[in-house]
Amino acid sequence: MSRLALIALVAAGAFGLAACSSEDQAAAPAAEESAAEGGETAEGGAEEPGDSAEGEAAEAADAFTVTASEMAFEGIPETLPAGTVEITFDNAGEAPHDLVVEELGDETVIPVTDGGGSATGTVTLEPGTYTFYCSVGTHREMGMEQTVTVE
Ligand SMILES: [Cu+2]
Repeated sequence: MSRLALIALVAAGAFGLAACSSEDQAAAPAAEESAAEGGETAEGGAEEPGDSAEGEAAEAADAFTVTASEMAFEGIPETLPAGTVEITFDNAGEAPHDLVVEELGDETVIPVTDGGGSATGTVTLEPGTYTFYCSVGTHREMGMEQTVTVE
């Protein structure tokens, strides 16, 4: 074939129910269109789409607890699975701390929490490299940051 020919075969369905009921004994000619054109019976090309249903999206891919103090985080995994992660934040220090993800537009995952306090939050991560840090004062520069790889 040298030409790209798109042949649309429209199988016009025979509306056999169109017989009016007002006439009596009108033997409806069962006009069954046995359209046997194109002798080739469609046999090949039975593609079986693989079962690509990957179930439901993971709700809570992971969860971890991070402990903040002066001036460090503890408990932030170096790697996380992609998805939504639930984070429990314990501020074991005296100064207020928070938890922010730089690559998400400095999204605040845990708001500023006073010393001795705790909070929870969630963050949804796609595969990539992220920097978790504390945005209070100069805490980040003082060590409150960690790189997390999401796979
Ligand atoms: Cu801090």
